[in-house]
Amino acid sequence: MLQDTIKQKLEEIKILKASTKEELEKIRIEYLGKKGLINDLFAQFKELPNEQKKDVGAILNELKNSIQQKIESLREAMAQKQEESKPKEDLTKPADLLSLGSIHPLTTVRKEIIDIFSHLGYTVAEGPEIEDDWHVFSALNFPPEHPARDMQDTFFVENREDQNNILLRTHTSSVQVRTMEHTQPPIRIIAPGRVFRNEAISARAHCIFHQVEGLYIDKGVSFADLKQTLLYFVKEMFGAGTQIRLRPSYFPFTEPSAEMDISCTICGGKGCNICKHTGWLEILGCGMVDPNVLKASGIDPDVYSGFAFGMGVERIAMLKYDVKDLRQYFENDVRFLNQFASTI
Ligand code: 2NL
Repeated sequence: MLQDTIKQKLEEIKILKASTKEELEKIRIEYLGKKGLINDLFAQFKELPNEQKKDVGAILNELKNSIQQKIESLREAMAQKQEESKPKEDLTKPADLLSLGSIHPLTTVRKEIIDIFSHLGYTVAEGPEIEDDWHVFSALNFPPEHPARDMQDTFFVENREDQNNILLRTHTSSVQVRTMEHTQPPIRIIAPGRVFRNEAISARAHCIFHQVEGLYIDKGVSFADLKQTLLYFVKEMFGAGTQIRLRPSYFPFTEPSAEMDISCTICGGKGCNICKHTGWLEILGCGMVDPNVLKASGIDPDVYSGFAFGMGVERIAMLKYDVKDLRQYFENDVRFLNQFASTI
C-alpha cells in the first residue's frame, strides 16, 4: 500500500548519512531528482481513488518536506565540520611589518640646515619663484652684460620694455633682497627654496634644484663672524671633527668672496676618490655683502655691514647619503626612496 511505503520512507530518511558532497548529491537525486522517489510516489498518488487522496496527500507532503529539511541539515552539518577542520590562526605569530612612507632626503637635509641656523637666531624667509630682473640681478650688483643674465643660463617668462624682465629665480638671494627692502637691520634670515637654471641635465647638474641662502646684517658684522658661523654649521651638520677652509672667490654680490671646503667626510682628509685625493670637499659660497647691494635695497653701508652665504641642498645631501647621481632625487624611483623609509 502506498501509505505504508510512505511511512516506511519517513522512518528511513531519519537515519540518512552523508560525509561527502558526492554522497549528499546522490541522496538528493535518489529522493528529489526527476526520476526520484518523491516524483514516483506522486505519480502513484495520482492513481489513487479520491477518498484516499486527502490522508495520503498529507503524509506524502510531509515526506517531501522532511527529505528537503534532512538534506539541508546534512549540508549545514558538512559545512560546519569543514569550518572546524580548517587550521586555526596562529595567535603567537608576529604581526606583519607596516611599511611607512619616507621623508625625501632633500626635505630631511633642508630641515637639518634650517634647524641648525634657527639655533643661531635665524628665521626662515620665503619669496616668489617667478621673479623680476631687479630682485634676481640688478639689486645684487650684476652688471648689465653679466653672462648669468643670458638666455643660456636663465629661464625668461616675459620680456619687458623697461628691462625689468620676468624670469624664474636662479638663486634665492632675491628673497633676501625683498627682506632688506622692507626691513631695517638687524636682519638674520635663511632663504631655502627651489631655483631654476637653463642647464643640460646630467649626473651633476639639473635645471631645477634647491638652495639655502643665509644673510646676517647688523652694525659691526665681520668676516670673522662669517667664519665662526659657518664653522658651527659644519660641525653640527657633518660632525664635530669636521674642519673648514676658505678659498678666495668672486661673486658680484659679495666682497670679499670665498668658497668654503670641508674636510672630506669619507676619508677625514687623508685623500680618497670622493675628494679626488685632495682631502677637501667644496660645499658653499659666501662673502661680505657688497656695499652696492646694501645701498640698492635701502640699507646704509656706512652704518651696517653683513655677510651672506649660499649652498646647494642636493650637493649636501649627496655628501651625507653618498648619492652619486643628482637625477635620482627627482625620478621618484621607489628603490631609491625606500632606502630612506622605515617600518614599524
Ligand atoms: C653659491 C654661492 C652665495 C650669496 C650666495 C647673497 C645674498 C645677498 C647678498 C649677498 Cl642678498 N650675497 N648670497 C653670497 C655668496 C655666495 O652663493 O655657490 N651658492 C650655491
